[in-house]
Amino acid sequence: MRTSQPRTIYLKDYKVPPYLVDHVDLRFELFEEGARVYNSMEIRRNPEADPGQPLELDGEGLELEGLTLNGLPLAPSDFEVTSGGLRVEKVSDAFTLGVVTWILPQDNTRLEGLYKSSGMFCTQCEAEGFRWITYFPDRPDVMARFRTRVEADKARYPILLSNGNDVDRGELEDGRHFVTWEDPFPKPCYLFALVAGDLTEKKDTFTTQSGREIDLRMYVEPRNAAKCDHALDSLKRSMRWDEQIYGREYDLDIFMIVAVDDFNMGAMENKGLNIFNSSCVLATPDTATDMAFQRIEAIVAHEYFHNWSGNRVTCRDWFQLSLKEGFTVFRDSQFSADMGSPTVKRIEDATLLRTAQFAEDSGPMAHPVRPDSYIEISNFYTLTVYEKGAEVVRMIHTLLGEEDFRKGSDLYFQRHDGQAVTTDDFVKAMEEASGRDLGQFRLWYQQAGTPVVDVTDHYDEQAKTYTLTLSQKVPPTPGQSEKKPQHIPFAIGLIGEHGSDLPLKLGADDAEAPTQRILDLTESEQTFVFHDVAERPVPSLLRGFSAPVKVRYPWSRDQLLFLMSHDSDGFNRWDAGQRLAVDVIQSMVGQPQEQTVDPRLVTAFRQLLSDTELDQALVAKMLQLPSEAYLIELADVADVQAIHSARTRVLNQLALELQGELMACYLRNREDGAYEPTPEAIARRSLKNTALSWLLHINDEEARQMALKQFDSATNMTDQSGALRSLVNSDFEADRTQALDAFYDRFSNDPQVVEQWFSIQAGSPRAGTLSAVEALLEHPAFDWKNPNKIRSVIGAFAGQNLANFHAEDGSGYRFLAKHILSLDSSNPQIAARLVAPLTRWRNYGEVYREGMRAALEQIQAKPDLSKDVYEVVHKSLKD
Ligand code: 7MF
Ligand code: ZN
Repeated sequence: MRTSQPRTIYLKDYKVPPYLVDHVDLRFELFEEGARVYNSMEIRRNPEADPGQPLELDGEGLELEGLTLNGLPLAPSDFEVTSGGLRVEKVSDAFTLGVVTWILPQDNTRLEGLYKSSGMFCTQCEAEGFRWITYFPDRPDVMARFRTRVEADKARYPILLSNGNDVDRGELEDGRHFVTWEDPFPKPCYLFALVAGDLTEKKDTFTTQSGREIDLRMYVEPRNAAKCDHALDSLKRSMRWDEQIYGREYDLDIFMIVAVDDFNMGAMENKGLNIFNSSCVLATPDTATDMAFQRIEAIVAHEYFHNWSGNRVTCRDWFQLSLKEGFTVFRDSQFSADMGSPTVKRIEDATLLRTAQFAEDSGPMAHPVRPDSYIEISNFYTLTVYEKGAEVVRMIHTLLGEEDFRKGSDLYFQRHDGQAVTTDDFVKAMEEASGRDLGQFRLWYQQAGTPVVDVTDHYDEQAKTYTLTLSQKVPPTPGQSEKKPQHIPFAIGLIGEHGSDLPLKLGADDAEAPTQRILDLTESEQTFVFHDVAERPVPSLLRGFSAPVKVRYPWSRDQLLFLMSHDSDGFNRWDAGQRLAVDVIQSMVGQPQEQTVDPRLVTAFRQLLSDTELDQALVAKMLQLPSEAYLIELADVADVQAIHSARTRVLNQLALELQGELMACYLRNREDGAYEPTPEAIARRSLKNTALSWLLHINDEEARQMALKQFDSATNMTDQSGALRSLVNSDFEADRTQALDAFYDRFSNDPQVVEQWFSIQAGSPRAGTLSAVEALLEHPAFDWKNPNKIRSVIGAFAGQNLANFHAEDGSGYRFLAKHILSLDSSNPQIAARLVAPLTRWRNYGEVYREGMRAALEQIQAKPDLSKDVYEVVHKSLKD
């Protein structure tokens, strides 16, 4: 057990900073044995704060070498070095404080602050990493202008980067050199960045709407020089899009992107110097899948969009994290929708939300989009803050409409440019620009838990009226037992007997009768009466997933089949198929092996497989059976093995019945021509690889030959890894080993591909994978210091290989606990993220429950557990 309980931080305790920093002058001397940081801060008392407070700066793991006030050394009696910082009791209203610290980037395995990654220096400061570099008020509402001089050995580190514009450079003694950077925009220290290394520079330019030419520069290790094009193209598309859709232009003369191999997260929006995890930015068609290409485009966009939603307007405190993250995820999802298929993008977002965010929202770590408290802020970079936060912004967009939403965002940026603000400031701007009252809507930020909307209906044959009754309940979550009804924009349509949308006349004298409406559900129960409804309709509910809620309605399987082929809302067509498949699988959970699949599901899938009219990208999505993770989320008490078995039986029977159609689909979508990254080609590859995986599932010999041929002759990674994955998940033992070896031999020098190779194996549902996963940890390419390797083996096993992770003997849980314990000491952020698969132990059947709890208790027993892991484990075990 920890010897002391870590402190909880509360939103209600927020106080304005007692001191502000106007300007920071930093000088980094980088050496192999460590780094010296000279930090000179121009500080003044905040006129809005209570006077007479001491000056308190944050700092962790620093060796203090010097401290001056207005240039004069401070006597030891004038200051105090505390556990988390530095305190100077008596200071004047305005002064300059000089701090010299010595730090050890080469030993920094936490990857927060300044550290080394494959020979280069780099930083990660969000949320509280800057305190590992120097003493500073490490909070986002202290915004300063930064000037940064970086000094290092010129041969080892020819490239020296920081935020802003390079204003000076020169040679120093002993083969060293320096570059000075100046960032004219005040920023919180979490946006500070520094990079030093032997990097290749890829240049491009972008001309803004006002005619300014921006230098775009991408820095990567020389071996990655050929992997930059896609990111740079994505960047230019993002810059153009933000001008066109939000009227936001880039503001510095240079925009830089750096790729680093060791990174705790996906990427970081540091002002003018975005730093990316290599796996989220580097790509060529023969090393990255279509999915990776799309992900890179989205992440590049996300980080770029932060320049306005995050950097120019930032967060007052970390409780407001969703101010920048929810808004920016909303913006990047709009962008991705515009670049490809909006329906498919919506399906992907809703799937993530319903599978993972809903699970988080009903577990022990459930918290509002704007949390009330935290122990360790890095644990709150969650699906709730990001994805539910984006849904909340999306609902505002839905309620206001395109035009007023744009007015609101213009007002927000204009009013708060250069400020650190709150989610409430965002909502106020939206309210004021549109005249719409969002009072009740604010509950979306304050209440945790996923609202459940129950729908009943009644058709009156005589009166030709159709009555929909909606009732909502927000479930209790930790610390919030009572909930109020929320404002839910509920999009609906009614579909007539022949499959077309009926006009929606709300009230007898309604002049307008659109075929889709957004109902404002604001009370715990509300009734909507539609008039002149000529025939009994099938309701199409929550079209486009207009709110992040669970909808319950007693659909019959026939109604779902009807919606699947007739709903004019593409999202709901997909959703009807999912609900049907869920219903069929659920009805087979715990049933005998011989039970057969409802033939209607087979027919529906047969139709899909031969439907060449419908958008093929949508067909590819509709062919995906609901995941085990989603089925587990839906269960009250999850029996993982029974769910896995039922889902596998459905898959097997579908594949056996549809063997001919699958083969035809495979052949029809095979292409011999050159690789193309168009949405049509991507959809074809997706369909083809789904068909292949189904056929290998039933050990089809012809499919085996096709997979081997595809594996050997693939011209792109999507097809190559699609074939590999199918073989690895099949029972063709010899082919599997051979393909894995060949793949590794070919790509062993490419870390991004080796990561895919790891995760295909660790994620494979074939029995007996745990020992294979343990062997991967001994593989020469595995590296305990590299988060991507940890994620691709341990993360993939615990997060995707559910049947093996939840082995009834508890071996999967013990495996995870053991590695969390060792990672807790080297990289607590990564360790804490790995606890997630254990947290919802209460929702599992007894065999699982006890094993998961035992694993959590074992972790909790470690002395000096990091506060990151402590918070997740402690909250999970609390009753
Ligand atoms: C797209 O949000 C969506 C989410 C924090 C780190 C990137 O820009 C970020 C950083 C975490 C989790 C998800 C994302 C990021 C972080 C992310 C990236 C791309 N400010 Br932690
Ligand atoms: Zn972000």
